[in-house]
Parts: sequence; structure tokens; C-alpha cells
Amino acid sequence: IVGGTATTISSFPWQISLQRNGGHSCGGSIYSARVIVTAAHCLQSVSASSLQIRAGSSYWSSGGVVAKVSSFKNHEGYNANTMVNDIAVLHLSSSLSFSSTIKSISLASSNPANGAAASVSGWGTESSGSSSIPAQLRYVNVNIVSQSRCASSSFSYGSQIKSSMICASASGKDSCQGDSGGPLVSGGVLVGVVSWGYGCAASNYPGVYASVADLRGWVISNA
Ligand code: 4AZ
Repeated sequence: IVGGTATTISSFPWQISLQRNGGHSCGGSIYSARVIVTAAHCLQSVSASSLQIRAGSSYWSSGGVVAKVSSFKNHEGYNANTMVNDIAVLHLSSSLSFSSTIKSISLASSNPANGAAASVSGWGTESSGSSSIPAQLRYVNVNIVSQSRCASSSFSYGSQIKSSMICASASGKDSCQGDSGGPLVSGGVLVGVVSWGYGCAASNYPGVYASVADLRGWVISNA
């Protein structure tokens, strides 16, 4: 998270750290006691046995609870070149017990309006290309940039923005490497999954998210 603020998991109780061989690799969101939503690009060339999640902690490396991943499924239409349909579900080996620090979040059924307030959270880098990640969860407030506006000449992505994507930006504020798979929340529902961008917080290049409204049918069918 670039330009953000440290926070505690009680404020983002749907956030998890996805860990590969014990190290933080990506974010994710709790959909149900046994199912996590994350990004397909977080799961390329990995086996489920190398994965675990940590829920209920502000710190990616300690506290809360750890659950093993029994299996995962990437969206069949995910394309690593175009980044369309960058969404996946993880199935946990054990059920999460919900509490003040562990809660599920509902999936958006429509994309928020252009300009809507949103927040994105994670343990990703605090600047593009940084070699270290923060120990404590951070978040930033951003504004939704509609799919059509993100593809327009107001910004620099053009036709790279597809219907399965939504954008969000604010000056000097963005998601970044290590936030991938994590939650973009607006109006109390999950509206996006951190997916890609040109750098982080670069002028005219909003953060790009998988559109949960566009992909919710797939998540429900594969949960
Ligand atoms: C990444 O490298 C990444 N600014 C994630 C999010 C964004 C850019 C890059 C969005 O995982």
C-alpha cells in the first residue's frame, strides 16, 4: 500500500495474508468460513500444499489463526497476458471461526459509480519496487474509476481495460506489490480484487482490480 496508514485487523476483518512456504505472497478476502477470494495471478505454478492463510491478525507473520489450503481454483478465463478474469478461490482445510477480527464480506452485485469512495488494504510494499513489506496491515482510501473512464483518454491504459476490470485511484495512494489478491471495498461490500497496474501510484495509471460484480457468478459457482 502506497501513501497509506497502519491499521488493525478489526477494521478489515475480511483481510487475510496468503502465504507460500511460510512467507507472505498475496492478500485475500474471506467469503465464507472455508472459502477465500484472491487473484489468479497469485497462484501461478504453485501447489496447494505450499499454501496457508493467516486470518485475524494485523501482522502477517504472527497472531490470529493459520489455516491450510486444501485446494484452489483459478478462473478458467484468466489470461496472464491480458490479466482478464484475475480471480481465484481457495478452499481451506479447516473452517474459520468468525469473531471481531475474522469476518466474511459480501460480494458486490454491481460496480460502484465513478468517483465512489473505496478502501484497499494489505501488507504490500509502500513504494514501487521496494524490497521489503511492512509487518503491520496498512490501508488507503481511493476513488473508483469506472471501467469506461479508466479506458478513456483521461488515463493511459486505453484498451487494456476490459469488462472484468475496475480501477481506483487517489493522488499518491495505491495498492502495490504484495497487495495482489486483496480487497477493494466500497459501501461495505467487496468490489475489487487487487490485480495489476503500471507501477504504483503513478500519475495517470490507476490501480486495476478484478471487478467482483462482473465475476461474482463465477465465485458463487466455485465456492
Ligand atoms: C503487483 O505488482 C501490483 N498499483 C499490484 C497492484 C498494483 C500494481 C502492481 C496496482 O503485484
